Amino acid sequence: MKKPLTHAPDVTLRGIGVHRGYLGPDAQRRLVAELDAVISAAPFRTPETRFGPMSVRMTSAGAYGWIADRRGYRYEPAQPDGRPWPPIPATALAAWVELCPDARAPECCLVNCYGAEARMGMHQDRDEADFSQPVLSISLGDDALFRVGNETRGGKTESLWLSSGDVLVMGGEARRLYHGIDRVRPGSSTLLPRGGRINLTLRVVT
Ligand code: MD3
Ligand code: FE
Repeated sequence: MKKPLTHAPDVTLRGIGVHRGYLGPDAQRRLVAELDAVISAAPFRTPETRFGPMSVRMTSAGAYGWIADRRGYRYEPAQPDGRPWPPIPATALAAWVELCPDARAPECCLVNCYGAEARMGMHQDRDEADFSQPVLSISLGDDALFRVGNETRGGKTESLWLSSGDVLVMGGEARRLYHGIDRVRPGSSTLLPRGGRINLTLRVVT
């Protein structure tokens, strides 16, 4: 007999597994408390690109953090001030173990902070060495309009509103898809004391 898929996604969008409300209210509050410790040890910074500052602020947890400055984009084993990145929150690690049981341990938890005006243009995640490893995303706070495209820039896209507690798993072919965040819906959640949206992505980097 085949084992039942206890953790099957609610929906699959171009190969992305969508687990709606995977984190319930208690787990979301626990993760916010764990994130307070991350942000105390590694404050949000504004990434710089060739084209100017990003509207999303970022920090990281884990063995590596993702850095963007005028020199480019890369993973670094320490913060710009030399301090190590703090540990990945336990609640996020538990989601990885349950939803990505065959994957290696995550080496980075990238934490993205969206205010009312923040957005993230269409891009591919390709600073990691091993594309056979999945990426897992956790949404917290205000709703956001997620857009997914194709393995190359352009072409038809599909959109999905993400809510607090939703988890996405990008494995296999889906790992190479272009994607972005078009906008957030300010005031749609009361989870975060300062409002806005936080997204965590767990990644294998090496
Ligand atoms: C599909 N973050 O950090 S999460 C990112 O909501 C990023 O902050 C967005 O894109 C956010 O790189 C979207 C959903 C997501 C994350 C990684 C992916 C979708 C993905 C990697 C490959 C394909
Ligand atoms: Fe991305």
